[in-house]
Amino acid sequence: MTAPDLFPATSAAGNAAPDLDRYRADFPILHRPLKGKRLVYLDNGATTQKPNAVIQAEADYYAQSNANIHRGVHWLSQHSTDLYEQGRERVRGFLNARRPEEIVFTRGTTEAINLVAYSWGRSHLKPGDEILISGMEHHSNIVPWQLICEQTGAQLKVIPVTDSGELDLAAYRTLLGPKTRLVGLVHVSNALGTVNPVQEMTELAHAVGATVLIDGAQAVAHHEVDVQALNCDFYVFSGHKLYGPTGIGALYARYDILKDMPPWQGGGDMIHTVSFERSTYADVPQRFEAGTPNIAGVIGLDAAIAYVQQVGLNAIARHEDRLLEHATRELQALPGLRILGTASHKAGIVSFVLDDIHPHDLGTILDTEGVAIRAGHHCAMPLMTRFGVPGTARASFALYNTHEDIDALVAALKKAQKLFGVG
Ligand code: 7TS
Repeated sequence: MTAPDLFPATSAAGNAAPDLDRYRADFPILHRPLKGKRLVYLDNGATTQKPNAVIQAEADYYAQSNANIHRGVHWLSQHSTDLYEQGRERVRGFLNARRPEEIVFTRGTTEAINLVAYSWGRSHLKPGDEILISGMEHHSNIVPWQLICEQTGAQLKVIPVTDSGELDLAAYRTLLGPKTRLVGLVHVSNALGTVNPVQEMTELAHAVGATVLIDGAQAVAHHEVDVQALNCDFYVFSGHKLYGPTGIGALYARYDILKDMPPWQGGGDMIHTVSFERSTYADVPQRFEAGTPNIAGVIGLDAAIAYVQQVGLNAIARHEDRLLEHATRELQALPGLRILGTASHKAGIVSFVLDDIHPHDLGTILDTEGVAIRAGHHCAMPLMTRFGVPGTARASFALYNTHEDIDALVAALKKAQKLFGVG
């Protein structure tokens, strides 16, 4: 299916098209000068910038609707509860979950994975069981499982990564077995940009009776995600990488699994009854939302998803594919530059090393040119070890990036090479 072209001139002329200017106008920060230069923001994998719709939705909430939820009899509390639950329904639709109860709000991806590890992991894993994760996971899909392995006696196994930055599917098949209880997979690698074949991998995992968690932190802003089509058991993401606020994200969990999971944090809002002898717990999803949640964050996330839906994820994906193509071509033309991650299916992320220049030095020089990129291990230290580098420089794209942004990146890299006397 061909996606509607919302950014037509970007591909043809290579410049910011009027349509793109319209979307760029939605993001106030893009128009602040930085160190006397135009801001070239290419660190979207770390966090995206926020459109006015999101900033305004949060401000309006505090100005017009603020009250605590799920407990007040007064109008404002009920109104606030309605807005919060509308946010849940928005996320349900966004992921195509079957029912709103399958959506638990969390602080973000990290907290969602910890929730699964501590609640599901501690109640399902025993000595001898295996947790299988990929060699390109972010630390947040490694460390919680290590902690749970220490507590349960389960063992962590790792799917190797090929030289092109893809998962070795043959090795995956041999690693899967009757002891595999959980498979944890990153949908899109934050350090390489690889889009993993998570649907096929989920099917293979289910065939041995394993439960599947997919880390969608880098996926949801770049292409459509349908948890029913993927048929995964858990799917997690953060709002702040999706043009939404920080401190809010979500866990999707299949209802039949979630409903039997024990609480992991206790407190208000997650109980049914409490006495000093014994407490009983609320139904899902409230059982997993102890305490006053980030209500304004949910309102902001709702607005962010509405914004992305209005622009259209297919159009965004197509635009970012073009940026990726352009960036790959231009960067490869630089002598001494090596791209890490050359998978056939990639999202808008380019990771690279340039001569012997340390990525942090590169990042610092680029910063003086107003170009913001990420430099370092990207919280994927085992993956950096796999490629024999301490870290990389990474440019990651969003819907508001232009070909000019990439040209500015390349020009700044050439300056860095001059400064270091290489290239
Ligand atoms: N998983 C992936 C694939 C990620 O890219 C990140 C954050 C996380 C999990 C954690 O998300 P959080 O919102 O809970 O912090 N990745 C990055 C990055 O690439 N640069 O900064 C943060």
